[in-house]
Amino acid sequence: MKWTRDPRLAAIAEKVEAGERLDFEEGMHLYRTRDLNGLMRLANLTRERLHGDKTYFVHSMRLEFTNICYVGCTFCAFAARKGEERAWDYDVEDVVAHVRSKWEPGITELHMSSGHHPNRPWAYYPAMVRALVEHFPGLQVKAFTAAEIEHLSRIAKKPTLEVLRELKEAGLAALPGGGAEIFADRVRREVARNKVKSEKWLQIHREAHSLGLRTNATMLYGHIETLEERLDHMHRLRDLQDETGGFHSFIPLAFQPLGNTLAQNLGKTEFTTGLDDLRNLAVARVYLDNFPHVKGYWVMIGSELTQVSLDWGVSDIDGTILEEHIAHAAGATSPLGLSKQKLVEMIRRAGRTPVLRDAFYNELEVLGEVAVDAAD
Ligand code: V47
Repeated sequence: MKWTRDPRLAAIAEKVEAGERLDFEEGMHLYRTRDLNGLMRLANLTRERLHGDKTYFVHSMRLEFTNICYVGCTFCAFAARKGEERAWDYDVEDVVAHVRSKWEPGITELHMSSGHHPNRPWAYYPAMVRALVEHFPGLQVKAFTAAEIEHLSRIAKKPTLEVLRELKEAGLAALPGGGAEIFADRVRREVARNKVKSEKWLQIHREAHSLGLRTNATMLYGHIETLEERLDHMHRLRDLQDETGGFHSFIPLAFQPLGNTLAQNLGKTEFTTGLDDLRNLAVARVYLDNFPHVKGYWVMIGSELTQVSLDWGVSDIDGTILEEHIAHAAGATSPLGLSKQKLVEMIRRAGRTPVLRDAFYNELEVLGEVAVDAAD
């Protein structure tokens, strides 16, 4: 039996099966095909060719050391102005004390990204990283988006490469993928006018990779971008990955529509649909043939859909996180964090093999499959 009635998808499938790269028009057809099962099949084929059933997660903690930010991205509900009652801003000692107060044995990754604080001196940032690795030996600090790195280079009056080098010397392990939003100028002007420009975002990741720092890449979707602009975003990332090979994972971020001016201006109160989330993950998995992982971010799409996404190309579900504020400020209804056990169960109940990893994607423990009753 022919598995698809979409002849164009059948031709694309032949290329994917042969391990050949898709061009832009073929990528667009993945967004347009009505054969969602066929798309799922291709994404799953790609995912299983790379990882089999293995599904990765990390015992992690999230920390936003300040929400003070002067940038004014229209999608953001997290940022506060200095002096506002809801603003916070941790000194280095507060950061260490906060991590200690939330600490769980076994945590390997601390993921930090925060607002662009207008006045903190440059010395604060390497001092924070140094203090964290001194107080929590073995902790892998994944911190500072490319947008933050550009901001720090202005404060430090040093090139971004030098900022990255000094942060690495202080103990920085990797960079998260935030701040990418959508690279297309039309959208960026509307949603992140004062933030790092797309070419600079890519250049900072290129520089990080040249120093041996691995990074991630995100894409904020579900607002005013077109499907072409989503694929253009992925295309630019695929090009950079060809050049450096330094990205670990691609993470689509579903727009959370509450409490931000972008949603208000659009009159938007609805979250992205499950189908859009799944299709987007699948397109990413097939198109980004040189990315090791596509991540299903349970914070923004919920844990149920994240489970389903394991059949749609996803091989990584981020981590325990413990306490997330950026998505929750904008209406995310997921819990603030999930236990390690919950993540293991999510993966097992989706019929996959949980693998505990660290921030470098070293496999720490393969938790094995167990026969699970669907009613469990
Ligand atoms: O940079 C802000 C986005 C990012 C909203 O690297 C929003 O492993 C949706 O980058 N709706 C922070 N998104 C989160 C992030 C991330 C998440 C998970 C894993 C990794 C990783 C990185 O969240 C921001 C911005 O792009 N964001 N507001 C919103 N209303």
